[in-house]
Amino acid sequence: MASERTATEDRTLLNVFGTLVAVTAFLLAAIGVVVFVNKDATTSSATAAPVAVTLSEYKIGPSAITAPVGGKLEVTNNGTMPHNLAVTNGPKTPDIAPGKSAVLDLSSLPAGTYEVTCTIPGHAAAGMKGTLTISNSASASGSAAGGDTGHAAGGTPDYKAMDAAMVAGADAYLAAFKEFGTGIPTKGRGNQLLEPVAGPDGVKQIDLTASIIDWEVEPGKVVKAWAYNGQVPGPSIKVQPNDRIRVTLKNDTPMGQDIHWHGISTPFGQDGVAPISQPLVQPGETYTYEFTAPSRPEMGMYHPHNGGEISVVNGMYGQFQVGEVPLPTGRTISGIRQPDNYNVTQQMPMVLNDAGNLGLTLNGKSFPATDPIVAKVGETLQVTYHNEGLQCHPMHLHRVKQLVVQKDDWALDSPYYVDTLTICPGERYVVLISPAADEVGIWAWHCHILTHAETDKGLAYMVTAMVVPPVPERGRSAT
Ligand SMILES: [Cu+2]
Repeated sequence: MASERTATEDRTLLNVFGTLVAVTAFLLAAIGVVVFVNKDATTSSATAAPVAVTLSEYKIGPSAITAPVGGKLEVTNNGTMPHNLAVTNGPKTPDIAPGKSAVLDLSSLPAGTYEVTCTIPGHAAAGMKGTLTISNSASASGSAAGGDTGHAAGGTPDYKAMDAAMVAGADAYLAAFKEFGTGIPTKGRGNQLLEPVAGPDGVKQIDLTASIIDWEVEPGKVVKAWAYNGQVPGPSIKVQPNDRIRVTLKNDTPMGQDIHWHGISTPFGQDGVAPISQPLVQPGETYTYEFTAPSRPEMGMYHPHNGGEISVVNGMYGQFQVGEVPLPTGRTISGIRQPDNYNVTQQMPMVLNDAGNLGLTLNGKSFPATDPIVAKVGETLQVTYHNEGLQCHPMHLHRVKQLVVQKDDWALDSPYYVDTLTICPGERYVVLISPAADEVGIWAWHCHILTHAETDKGLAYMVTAMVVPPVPERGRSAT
């Protein structure tokens, strides 16, 4: 979808970035705090109650923590992925799962001011940094029970600043779309179509290399992603029923690999679950899968089975499609007559993730790096949602309805319309989106778990847009 960007584009980008950087700098100035945690809170003879500290994506609340000498912090993870709290050169909590807490004992620290961070790679750079001031007189001033609300430390949220950030972010996104036809440009695009051609032996060859790469999830935020062929999601593979397929996997990661063809009917020996159906493919090794594609259409995904809690959430996944999805042409669904031929102009995966180094992403990117999708009146967009994360996500598209035609590999006997479709881990759904003449505009398309779509800096994470041209001016109706 998105093309390589040029030097000219990069220059223009700088303008967009200028705005974002200014906004970000302003917001970061309002954050900043310190925290630490420790699991062993057993002996708490200290009279002072622990100071409450919260962790979330990607902040520490409050950002300026105050605690008495000999005190403790009670650190709660209100986020959606593991976090920790570490005093630089001091004590640290273990990684805390979402919804869990840990106590960090500060008794080893003399009075002074310390830096605190989350030490999970990328999290401090993304904003999980703060200060901890330990003093003899302090009575835990930064410690409202229940933690912060995710806003400025210790007081009323700065709603004006939040609004300003939201407007600036959304404007920059729309400007980038106008300029480049993408979200705010970032390096790398996933889901690049791989349609293998049969060789002389009649077998379609697919080459996949697994490695750890630098991946720009959102402008300026580069994380260590685990990837196939250097992209997140990996190549979108499409073959036809009964094709003979050979997949050569080269493992350039430090962990044993295998590839499970999730949802695709394969013989046992090709199921990709080491060590049950195959040996583990060791670092540096190459391994070959070969099987005949099922005789009926199937919509699957491929990912490692071994160590998936590391490699899959960090980016090793892709769509694997066999044949064409059967469409309910000519039928009447909820009183709406379906066309005899859908004008399908785009087939696209929408891969959901919410964990690992990538965090809350659509197709490997977080807003504002997510590309808007253009669908003209009279066209049909065929989207396959794949959930490769750890949570269910209710994906909501404003105004234009989604017709659910397939669940996993199975075409539905009774397709149905939704405006919000919940996709849980491992699931796939195929939807058709056919904008009508009175549905022109720019429509938000996002996960409706609100903390997956917004922060106090504005729209974020699992948000994209569907653009149905011609777009009326802001605040104007088309009709
Ligand atoms: Cu979500």
